Amino acid sequence: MKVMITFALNNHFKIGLMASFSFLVAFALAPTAWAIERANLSAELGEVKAEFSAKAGEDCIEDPKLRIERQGETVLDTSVDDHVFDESIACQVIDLKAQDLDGDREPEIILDFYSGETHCCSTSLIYSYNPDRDRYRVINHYWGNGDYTLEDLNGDGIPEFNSRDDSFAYAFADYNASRFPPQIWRYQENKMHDITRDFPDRIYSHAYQLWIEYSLLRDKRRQGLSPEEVKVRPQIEQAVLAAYLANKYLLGQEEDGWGRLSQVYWWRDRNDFFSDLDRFLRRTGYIPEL
Ligand SMILES: [Ca+2]
Ligand SMILES: [Ca+2]
Repeated sequence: MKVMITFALNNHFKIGLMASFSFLVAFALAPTAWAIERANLSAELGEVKAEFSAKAGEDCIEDPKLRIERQGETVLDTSVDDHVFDESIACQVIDLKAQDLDGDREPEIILDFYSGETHCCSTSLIYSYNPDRDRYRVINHYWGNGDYTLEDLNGDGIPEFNSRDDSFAYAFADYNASRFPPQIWRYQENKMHDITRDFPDRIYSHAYQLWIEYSLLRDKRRQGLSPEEVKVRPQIEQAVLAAYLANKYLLGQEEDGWGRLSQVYWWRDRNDFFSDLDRFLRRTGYIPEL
């Protein structure tokens, strides 16, 4: 049960805490073994109903199963383990949702898991109905250390997965100092599409916040740092500037971004940082391949 402490990290994980808490309560109160050994979640939209069940294992759930009914008839009854590429991911179930993700009025079923490590890792399984075959198909989307909220960010009636780019975790600094550009996904035709660039206002706002954060760091540096602070300060500044520059690439303002970085970052590893950052942004797709 130790992993549950980590669920208090953010809203998404709080749902997991609540789900896990039901295990705890059950363990404390239930007089018989059969009453405590299963976790159940259900979600329903229109004529589609999904039910998740699993046994409560020592640290992780065991034998996770999903059943989907349409008009009262079972169309899918499956072991979720078969759909999770890395079995360690399915340690805790966080949430089960029935929601139309692509605007075709057919609900998709979303099952969210957490692997049980400290702030890592969450994964969604998304099941969608294929009417031609009367079957459900599934995709697996890995969120890493982050998570998402499902929100209609642009008011078109279709929800977006509002998340962040987890590839920045540990890239330039430790986890707590790492900064993450926004990443927004849309589900369509049984695939997840990165549509972050369609939201320039959000990207701009995040870049602006990071620049303010960097300015405060710079002010503090001018006032003087302790020897301990000097040791870690380059990495902290790099993490902020890396996420800032990624946002500038998303906005098509990379020239201005590089100009600002070269004006402000003067630590001894300046040249190494700039070449590492260039390489990193190429690898993560912010700088397009020619
Ligand atoms: Ca749909
Ligand atoms: Ca939308």
